[in-house]
Amino acid sequence: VEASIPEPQRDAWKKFQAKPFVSKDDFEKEVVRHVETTLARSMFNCDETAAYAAASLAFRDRLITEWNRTQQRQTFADTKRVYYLSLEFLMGRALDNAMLNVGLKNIAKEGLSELGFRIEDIINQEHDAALGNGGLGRLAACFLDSMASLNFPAWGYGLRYKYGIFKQEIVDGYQVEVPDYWLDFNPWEFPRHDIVVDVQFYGGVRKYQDEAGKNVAVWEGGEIVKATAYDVPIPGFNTPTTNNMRLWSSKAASGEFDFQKFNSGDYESSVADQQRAETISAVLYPNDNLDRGKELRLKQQYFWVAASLYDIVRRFKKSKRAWSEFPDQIAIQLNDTHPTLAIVELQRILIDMEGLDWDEAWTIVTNTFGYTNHTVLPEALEKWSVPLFQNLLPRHLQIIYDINMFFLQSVERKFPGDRDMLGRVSIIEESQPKMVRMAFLAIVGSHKVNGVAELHSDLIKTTIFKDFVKIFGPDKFTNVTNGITPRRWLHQANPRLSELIASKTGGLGFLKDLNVLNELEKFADDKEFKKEWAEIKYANKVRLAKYIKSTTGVTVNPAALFDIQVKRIHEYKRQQLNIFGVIHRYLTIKAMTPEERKKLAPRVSIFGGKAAPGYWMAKTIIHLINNVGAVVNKDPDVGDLLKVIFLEDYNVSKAEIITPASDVSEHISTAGTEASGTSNMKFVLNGGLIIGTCDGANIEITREIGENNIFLFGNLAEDVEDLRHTHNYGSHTLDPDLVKVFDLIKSNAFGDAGAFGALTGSIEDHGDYYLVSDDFHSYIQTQTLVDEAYKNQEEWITKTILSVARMGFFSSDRCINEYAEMIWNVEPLPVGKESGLGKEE
Ligand code: GLG
Repeated sequence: VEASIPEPQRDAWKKFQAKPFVSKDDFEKEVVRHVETTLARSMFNCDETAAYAAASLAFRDRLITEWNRTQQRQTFADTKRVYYLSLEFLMGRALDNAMLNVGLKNIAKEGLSELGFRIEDIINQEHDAALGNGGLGRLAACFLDSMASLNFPAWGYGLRYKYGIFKQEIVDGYQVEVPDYWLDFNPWEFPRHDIVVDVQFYGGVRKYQDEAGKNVAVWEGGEIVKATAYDVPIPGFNTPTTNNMRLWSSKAASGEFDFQKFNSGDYESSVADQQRAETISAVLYPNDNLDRGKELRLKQQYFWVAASLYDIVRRFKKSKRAWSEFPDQIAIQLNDTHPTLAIVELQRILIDMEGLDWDEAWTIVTNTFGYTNHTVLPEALEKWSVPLFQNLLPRHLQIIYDINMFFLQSVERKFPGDRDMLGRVSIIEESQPKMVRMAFLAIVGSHKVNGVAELHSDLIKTTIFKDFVKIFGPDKFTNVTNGITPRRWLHQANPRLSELIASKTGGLGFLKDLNVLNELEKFADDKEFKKEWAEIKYANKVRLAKYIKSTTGVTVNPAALFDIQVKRIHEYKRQQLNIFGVIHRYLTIKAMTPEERKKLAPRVSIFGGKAAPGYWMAKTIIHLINNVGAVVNKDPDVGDLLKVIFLEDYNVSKAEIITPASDVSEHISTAGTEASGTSNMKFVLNGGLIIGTCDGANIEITREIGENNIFLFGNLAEDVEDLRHTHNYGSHTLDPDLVKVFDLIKSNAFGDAGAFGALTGSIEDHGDYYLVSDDFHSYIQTQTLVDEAYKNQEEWITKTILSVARMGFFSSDRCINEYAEMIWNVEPLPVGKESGLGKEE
């Protein structure tokens, strides 16, 4: 690869290369410079917001210098790269993470203090980057951290939403959504006004034969929208590698068309065009595990996929390699089916633009893509109507039909005469209107399909994708159990615990190799260690109690058992089971004598999570939780024995305060519905026990930490179908304790019972699809076991230490290594000598 800077000038460039600061003085100098010049302020009016801005810009400069070097190094090495396509990246805050990953938090702390600021206050100024709904988006963020930390040449590609996930306010017990306009000031992104891609929509396809008799398809007409790149540097932990997350923002195409309108006096409609184009990247769809089939969403998907593929292909073409080498140089991972159009788009580029034969192109395509499935819930599996597709992406629909035809022909050869099979696996569902089944397209166009926990990966093979296992063989399907980054979820969220672990395991090495935690096993019975361990948990609970007081006004006792369920509100996640359990506890306390009450361990039940704005049942659950809290929290019979808290606007930065403060957390989905769950891992890693069903990653967590250290309950996945059948066609008698809970609700004890009729009715009259009643008894019994176990603090602490010691498996570093080996076939690029000035990216 020849360098783009001629020899004579190169010296000057090298000599004056930006040098990342490493000392406190240099950091302060940078902060002051940014305050005075970038922000045009002075030391006399530098408030915390300005100090946050300046500190972030200082770190951003530092990151971008390393980013540049990393990109040069990767371009020079010319090895295989990974592109992680995700519609969601739930990044949270960046400053604290940047300081910790480059190892300069102490310097920043001292520097800021000399300038008159407390680092915690400065960190708290930052607005979360909340470009995601829940686990799927946060997984993408953890993966970026791991890929950089492990020195993989890897980019994330996503959308730069103007509005992230809405902010949740609780008004009179109800959820109210407020738009999250987060871009007012975002020091972490670099607009790349020179990297702009035209993306086409609508129009039609003209087909003809060229002189050589080859069939040619031209997609013409329609409209063009411009995609502008915004780059966000992703620093690895304790390595110079700084990868890129490239987010696309939409704008109307060139002024020419607008100009005509403008000149003809139609100024308003030319502005309207502009606005319509900008709508594409305006807002993140706020649904988790639900497909709504809205045209704008399909537009978002194609816009993002087309811009990303154009960028990837452009970069590949610079290397002047043969097309057949494409899959040797590039691995593209599809995070769920949202980017499935990338398969079609690459095929289109290769056959329509680059003139490759269908088969040659298709081999390249299928060797390039891998697809991760995140759910088996039918309402979450994406389908797009054929008429909608035809209108928006006419050429892509044709290609999908061809992909399907060749695929069905191969199925027919393998299973001659099996017409049912053809109907079942067709990418086109023969419904009214016809639908494109995106998961099937993703399977057919990828070389590997993975689930996100063992049970989930087994389930997809035996249920929704069963036929495809017969067609492609079992090797195409694999499992990569999810993981979390210990940098954010231990080191950053729980600095004292991280410090204690470091002091016992010989430094921060465990953050790079989480299996080192194993060394903690030998301290499980060490008195002194246990004392420190317990003190840290207590301090984290005090921190959360303060936060609860300041946000809800309720005083909670930090010595009480903190029982936490924070995640999206969803019937399958069963926050209703939890709150019914709380009401049962309330009834029990009310029926106790004062003597009996003295023996009960005080409890704080903490909930948090957003409901999709259109998900009425989930909103009803939030309402019930708040109303129960309003009654219980001021009942003098109850006092400290039970408090019920709903934390408003759960997000990543709040999770960093909440997670380290649990004694138990709840992961209680109906068996077989939660693909993995990842907060379960975060809570255990922070020294909390969990109460959970045999679902998702709970099963593997149990296997790692041992059955004695987890509270499992409830029916198994294999029995769910039969139970549902009995509810609908046999007899369905509710659990008697649950009936008492319902009776209390119906007595208007928590406000007008009419408001909760749909919720109780879904269980009493509508088949109890999520098996709340079936699991209720087992749940209550298990909660009693939790109460008992908590009384023996010595044993409890030992359990938490052993659990943390055995959590090494759940590092997202392990996941990324598995993806790299089993799916991407890529190697890390070790950081060696700088390779000088390379080509521009
Ligand atoms: C999904 C699943 C979760 C999973 C996550 C990451 O519902 O169980 O942990 O992806 O794979 N929508 C999600 O959050």
